[in-house]
Amino acid sequence: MATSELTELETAIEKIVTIFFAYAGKEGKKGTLTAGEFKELVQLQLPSLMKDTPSLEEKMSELDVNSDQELKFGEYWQLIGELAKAVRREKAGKK
Ligand SMILES: [Ca+2]
Repeated sequence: MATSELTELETAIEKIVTIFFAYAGKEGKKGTLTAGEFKELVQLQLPSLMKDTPSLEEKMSELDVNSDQELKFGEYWQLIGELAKAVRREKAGKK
């Protein structure tokens, strides 16, 4: 899949996936985010959208629906969905 053939939306989706694996692969299991990986991902990739999140530990346990102390892709995707909704609300409010 050559990047030049992808649309903006396709590129955005691919980035969401690529970034998950880039951080998930740093420690522990390759396909899940540990608390440390999650923290790093949020700090480096989501500093603006998650600046109002008081506790990353709490956020992590909220997202970790099966409570295995790791975030699977689906659990990360839940967070992306929440952030997308927040962005939508913000845009709708500005009009
Ligand atoms: Ca991992």
